[in-house]
Parts: sequence; C-alpha cells; structure tokens
Amino acid sequence: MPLPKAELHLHIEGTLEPELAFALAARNGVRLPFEDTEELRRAYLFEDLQSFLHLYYALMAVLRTEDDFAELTDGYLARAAAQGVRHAEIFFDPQAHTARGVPLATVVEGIARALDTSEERHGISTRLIMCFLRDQSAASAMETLQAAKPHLHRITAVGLDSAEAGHPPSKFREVYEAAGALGLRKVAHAGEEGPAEYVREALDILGVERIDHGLRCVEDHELVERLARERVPLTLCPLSNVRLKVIDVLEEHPLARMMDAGLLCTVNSDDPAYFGGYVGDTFHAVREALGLTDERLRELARNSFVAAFLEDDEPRRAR
Ligand code: ES4
Ligand code: ZN
Repeated sequence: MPLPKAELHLHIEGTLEPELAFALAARNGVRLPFEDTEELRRAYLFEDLQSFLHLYYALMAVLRTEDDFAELTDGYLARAAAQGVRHAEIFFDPQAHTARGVPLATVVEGIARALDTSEERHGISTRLIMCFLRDQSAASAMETLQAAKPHLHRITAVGLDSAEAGHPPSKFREVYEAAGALGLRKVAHAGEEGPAEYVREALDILGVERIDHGLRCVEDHELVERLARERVPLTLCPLSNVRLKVIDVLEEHPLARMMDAGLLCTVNSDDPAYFGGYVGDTFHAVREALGLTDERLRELARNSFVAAFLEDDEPRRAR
C-alpha cells in the first residue's frame, strides 16, 4: 500500500502522455510534428525550463473539446490514485488554451466534469488552481481573471507559472489583489529558475500562502529562517528539477537539508508525463537517491495534507 498523500503541484497539461496526445491528435485532426510516441518520447530531453515549455505548449494543440479535458483529467486521477494520492490540487493554464481559440468554459467545464466524479471513481478529493502565464502581460492575466468570474465556484486559488526569469511576482501585484478580493486563495511558482528574491516578492507583494518550488531559497539563509518560522509550505518537485537541469543529479537535491532546516516541504510531480514519474514514483526516487528514512517519508506525506487547501476555506495568511 503506497503512503496516502496529497499532490499540491501538478499541471494538468503536464499529465498529457504521448499515447493520449496521439489519440487526441487523430480524433481532432491535428498534425503533430512527431511520427509516433517513441519519437515524441525521444524529444523529452530538456536543457532548461524554456526548452521544456516549448514542447509543453506545442503538444497542447491536441486538446480541443470538453471531452478532451475531461479524459485528460480522469486519466491523471486514475494514475494518481494508484500511487496513493487521496487529494489533488490541480493547476491549469487558461491562457495557453484561449490563445489557441479554445474557450475558457470548455477548459474549466471539461476538467470540472472529471473532478466532479473523482471522489467516487478514484477516492481523490480535488481543488482547482488557475495559473497565469508570467511571460504574458499583467493585462492578459487580469483579462483572464475577469473571464473566469462565471467559473469561480470551480476555482479555489490562483497561481503563477511559465518562464520565471525576468518575470518577477511584482509584475502581478494588481492581479493578485483582484483575485484576493474575489475570495480566491493564492500560490505562485517562485525560486525555480528565478532568484530567492522572487520568493520574498511572492510572499510580501502577492500575499501567497504557499510557494511552488521555492528551491532557490537555500541561497538565502535569512529567507530560509523566515520560511521555517512562518511555516510557509514549499511544493518541491525533485524529478522536475533534475529534468530541467535546475540541479545536476537527484543525489544533490537539497530536500533533506531543507527538512532539517525546519522547512515545511512537500514532494510533487509537476509535469509527470514529461519528467519521468508520478508522485509515488517521486517519493520512491527521493528515498533511494537521498536515503530518506521511513519517518522522513511519512513526514513528507503528512506535510502534504497540512499544506493543502482542505479543512478551512479561509486563507491561512490573511492579507
Ligand atoms: C512548469 Cl516545471 C514548470 N515551471 C513553470 N511553469 C510550468 N508550467 C508547467 N510546468
Ligand atoms: Zn510547476
């Protein structure tokens, strides 16, 4: 029996496995620039975050209908359940779809259809987190937030993802203020490829309750102390960090040292179709590479529920 756990850092578009990508391409008459699943899989050798994002956005072309989004999401939930996931907080990237002419309602209603049957089909409770693409303008993010107003009963929080360097959290101050006024909770990717200072900005300027990645906080001792003192959860994604060359090898991942420093760490899969494993695989990999004890693994699983948007619907860090 795998450890029961919550997954808090998971891009639904990053669960698009090659087999489903080709099936949807055929169904929707979309031509992919790859002959078959094997050739596609061979393209999964990334130099950095940007080179991954290029393929991630290109492959989304196959996602067109509500059924496509429902099938994608239900497939993820089935695989996650098999690895012990009992609760999943799922990111989606509306701008990556609306820019291709797929209406926001198609995306949200398709994903939501799968989420609505998740507890009974897979034993997984869920939340949905709408991410803004930080390499697009703040105005585009604000338009997306306004367009999401008819769907807010489906959405728990806003997040911030895509290419980090050069796109600081402060760029989205007004958008996050508006999201908070709408009753949405807040997270943001920070300190993945960007500097520790972006983690500070996400906390102080955006008012986020959790930091997605946050890995590069280790470069700033005072920040680590603050994150530990304030019990700010970090949603780490060790396999992602290796595949995107944020770190060289898994054996050098600072996860164990971060836990020793008192940080509230969680372990997640990020884009599991691309990075070589779902969250159970990730737990297994860090156990092997870092020699984590069973107690440490249980702590990670426990942390995932502590950091989840579960019991209360009130923001933990009010702003
Ligand atoms: C992402 Cl690994 C990662 N980082 C930032 N944005 C993303 N979107 C999907 N995966
Ligand atoms: Zn991510």
